Amino acid sequence: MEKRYSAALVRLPGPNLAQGIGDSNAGQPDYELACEQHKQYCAALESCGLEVIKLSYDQRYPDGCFVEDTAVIVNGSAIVTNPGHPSRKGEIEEIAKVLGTKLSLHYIKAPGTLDGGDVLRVNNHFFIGLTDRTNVDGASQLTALLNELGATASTVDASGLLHLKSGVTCIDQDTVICVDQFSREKCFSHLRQIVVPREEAHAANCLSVNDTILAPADCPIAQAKLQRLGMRVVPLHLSEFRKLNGLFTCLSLLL
Ligand code: CIR
Repeated sequence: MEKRYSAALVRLPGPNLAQGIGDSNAGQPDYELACEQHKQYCAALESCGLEVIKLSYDQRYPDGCFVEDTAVIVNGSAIVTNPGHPSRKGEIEEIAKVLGTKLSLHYIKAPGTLDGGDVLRVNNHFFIGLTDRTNVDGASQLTALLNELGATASTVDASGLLHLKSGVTCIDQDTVICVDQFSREKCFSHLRQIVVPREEAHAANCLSVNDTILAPADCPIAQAKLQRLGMRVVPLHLSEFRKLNGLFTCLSLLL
């Protein structure tokens, strides 16, 4: 039986979104369009039956809308992260305040660093990506907390990617969608794999919520593969967030 979500926590993009961490070659995000895309994303979550809790932006944190990186939700608890990029560390304060009203809180502490984008849950097992954002200490602290909370965990080398979930996300209890690099990873070999073509690499980050998959509208091959397996797909455009390396999972925390 898969987990059903009842709410999503999101944070609105701020007018200084373009100051977020990104690759200048990708171009600057257009704020108005980003707001419209965020609105569509929230509407899609609502169409999946979720209550969407919207936090306002904080100008100090241009990457603040990427809430996924600030916490890992597990079995009635929230593990508040210590984000790996210095400019993002303060984002956790507001998130912890809100999550603390609903869940019991635990923290990843320095020198451990961890971004939620590196944490992939498949059933009761958590794969933790080791990247420039998540270090071995952060991964060990998370593993210990997850074990206390009744879950298991293991690490995966995801160097070369921003986050583990930039290259692999969970579709259902038996299935992941991933880039070729992860289709060859032994740790995912027991799962059904939807491998995305190189030109649609960003479709490896889809958001599975209840019985629906939110997926990039500009990835027809990945969409067709998902639909062929009988999945309900809601295509969305998130081009402006992608300019900052933000994809589908990163814009929400599912509760
Ligand atoms: C960053 O570099 O931290 C942001 N510009 C993008 C974070 C995306 N987060 C995610 O995929 N979990």
